[in-house]
Amino acid sequence: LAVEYGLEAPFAVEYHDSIGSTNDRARELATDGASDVVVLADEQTGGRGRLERAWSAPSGGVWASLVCRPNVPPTRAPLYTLAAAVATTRAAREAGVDARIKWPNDVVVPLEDDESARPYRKLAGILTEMEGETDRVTWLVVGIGVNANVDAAALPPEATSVREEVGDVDRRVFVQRLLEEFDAQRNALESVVDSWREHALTIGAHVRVDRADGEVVGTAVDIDDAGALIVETDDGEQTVSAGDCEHVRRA
Ligand code: BT5
Repeated sequence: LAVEYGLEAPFAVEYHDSIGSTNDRARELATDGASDVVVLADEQTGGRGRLERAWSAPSGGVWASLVCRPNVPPTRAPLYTLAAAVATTRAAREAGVDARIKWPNDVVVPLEDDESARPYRKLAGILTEMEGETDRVTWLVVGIGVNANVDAAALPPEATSVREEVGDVDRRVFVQRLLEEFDAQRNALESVVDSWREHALTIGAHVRVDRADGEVVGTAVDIDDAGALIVETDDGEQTVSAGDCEHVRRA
């Protein structure tokens, strides 16, 4: 498989058959000064989601962590997460999967039965970690986990995989596409929000967002220039910059 990853990519590749977490390894490389490196693994034994959640990462997936050192203030960092969601969605769509983005950074496949309480399954997730000063990012690690050639039985029940949707994909082609698209997005940061909108499942959906200071329920109408979600609630518009979002049935 290491040979499978002989990529002509805008990133140097470090490949592992098995590793704890590609994000942990990427953080080490970032701390040592690396840039434009991607850590890839066939399997992770300690994959991480946001907020200390566990991420299932069996053999056959695309588990990737990109190290970059963009010359931008930390307020722009969320745009890199959106860029990763766009890149992952486009790579999945090219593989034939009906992938869409659920705010802020989940790549999901809508279920045809949209009467269900949770009308989608999760194909991929993104975990961005950062070190920086007030005016400038030092490094970013953008962790991207895609359930590629994985049986659904090896995943949580709310998940799906490329294998489940359309059959196995050539991971070399998939990763190449993903990295090229991410590279294009980061070089055109001002248009990332528009690209994100193009693939968004959340815009127009009825949502419930759980955030630190309570729940916001209403209709998602748009995202702003910083990637925050604008929700129309009974008490007017609210802007949510971070939180867990679920699409829910209208009462
Ligand atoms: C995420 O967290 O969606 C971010 C996942 C990032 C994983 C990548 S893999 C490469 C890199 N190295 C790492 O160690 N991590 C990154 P969050 O939004 O918090 O979602 C986590 C939740 O998704 C869990 O609590 C489960 O409910 C569910 N989940 C766990 N594994 C899953 C999987 N393989 N597919 C779909 N859902 C999963």
